[in-house]
Amino acid sequence: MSVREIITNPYADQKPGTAGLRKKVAVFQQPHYLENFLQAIFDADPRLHGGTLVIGGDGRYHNRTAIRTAIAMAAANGVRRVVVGQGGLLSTPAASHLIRSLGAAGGFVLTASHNPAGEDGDFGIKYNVSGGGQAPESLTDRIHGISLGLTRYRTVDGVQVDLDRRGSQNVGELQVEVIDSVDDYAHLMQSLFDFDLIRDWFKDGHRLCFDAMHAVTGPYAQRLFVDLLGAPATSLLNAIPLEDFGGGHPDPNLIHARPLVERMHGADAPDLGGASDGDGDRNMILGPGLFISPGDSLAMLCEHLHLLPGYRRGLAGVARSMPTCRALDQVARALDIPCHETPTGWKFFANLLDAGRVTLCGEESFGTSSDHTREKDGVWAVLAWLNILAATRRSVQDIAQAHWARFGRHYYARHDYEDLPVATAQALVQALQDRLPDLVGQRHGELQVSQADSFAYQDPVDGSRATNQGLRVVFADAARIIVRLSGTGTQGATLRLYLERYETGDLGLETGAALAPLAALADRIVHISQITGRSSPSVIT
Ligand code: G16
Repeated sequence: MSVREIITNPYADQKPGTAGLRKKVAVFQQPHYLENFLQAIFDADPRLHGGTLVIGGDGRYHNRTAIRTAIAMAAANGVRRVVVGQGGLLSTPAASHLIRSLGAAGGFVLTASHNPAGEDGDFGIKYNVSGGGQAPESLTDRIHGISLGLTRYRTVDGVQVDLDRRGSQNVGELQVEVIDSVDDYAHLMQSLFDFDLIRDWFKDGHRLCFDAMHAVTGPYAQRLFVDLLGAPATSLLNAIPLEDFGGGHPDPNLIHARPLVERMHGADAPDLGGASDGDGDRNMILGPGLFISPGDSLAMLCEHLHLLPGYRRGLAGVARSMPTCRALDQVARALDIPCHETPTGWKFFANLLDAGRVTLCGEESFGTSSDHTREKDGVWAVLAWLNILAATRRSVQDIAQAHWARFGRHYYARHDYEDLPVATAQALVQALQDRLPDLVGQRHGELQVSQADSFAYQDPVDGSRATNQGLRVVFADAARIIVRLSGTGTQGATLRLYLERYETGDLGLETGAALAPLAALADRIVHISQITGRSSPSVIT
């Protein structure tokens, strides 16, 4: 099989965002577009030469085509072995785990996460490095730099790989192994959780409803919840992965996981509701009639994790992204363990996890995980909740109410303003940044601004510094207003406004009502409606 060098014109728009390169499918279908990006990765990470490369994706439209391209280029770039999930499927956390457990040089994770799929939808690719985590900023900058100057890429012609047949196949010198997408991940989960206990909990008549949203977690949920834990098959919704995710938007939140939310709020709701997203790294947790916000779920997991087999030694520390509510901080204080505040983006947790400084971490954007992998993990979060319910024999409501009574409650919401003109969004952020010094000390009713700044983070492990990671207006422990631009959108700019109000008295308020005064105050401070002309957000989660 001969290697060909193809002459190419570099594309200028291949700078990876918060989680890899995400674009419309049509952008990825341009001649040589994916190839340019992949060649830049092969050139930027010499460990791939002679190493093992893991490849898998969330099954969306263009997944198989992109995998064939990647295999042909891996063969031409001296990769020794490619391990690929059957049917091209690997959830993001399962891919991260495989990279770690195989000692692979890296992995291509083909996903645009929760963004809609199909011919007119989005596609994406993340490069994860040898430890299993997403490429650090220094590497993504190098990849981008190389992508701008490429004149040719290497590939081989005529690659025939049957992605549906498990076993070993050869592409020239390259060994391609198609493996079961779930096996290794299922073993890992069995090492962390008490499957016997959860099985008994199901036998006693407790029920789960898990919505896989026609995305990658269907086969994982089938194996773990139904085959291994004995939940009835009716516990799963939308468990068959589809190339267009059934036309839906697999983002597990109150808006997009509507059928699950309705089931959990209806009569005869199951004991636990869970959902995951396109690539299986996000999660949403519900009890009967009760939504557990991601920040609360993180704090409640922190409180109970030591009850579960994989975490009996306790937690070394915990971490949350800056915009995530500070409920976690309260529990960490009570447990007397460090609590780190990082910028948005899972890669910032990886160094802390690698250094053994944190065991549990999470984000407001429905991401939670532990040191078992280097990505957030949706199915893990649902299993952790199941194990806690089975171990405590308490309901989700009991756990939430006891938690709020002990630690207080952080009412929390994120308001997204999508598809804004980029210049408008940037001007809004700049104008607020310029005003920040004037805000400190200002009084707004009972609230007083104690701090107003642009968040910067110094990594305690490698000393690297990330600046401009969101603007925050802090009212001591009582409240926070945070503004930042999303790094994952594919159209215009998305402005995120995060609202957090801490209460120790009124614990049973409806979230929207609890936050309405703070939302009005945020608009007066940030001038969103005035600058954008939008009277309300596109989405509230
Ligand atoms: C990605 C990142 C997360 C981040 C989220 C939202 O998640 O991995 O760390 O919180 O995007 O980022 P942003 O607010 O910049 O849009 P996913 O699930 O999309 O891969």
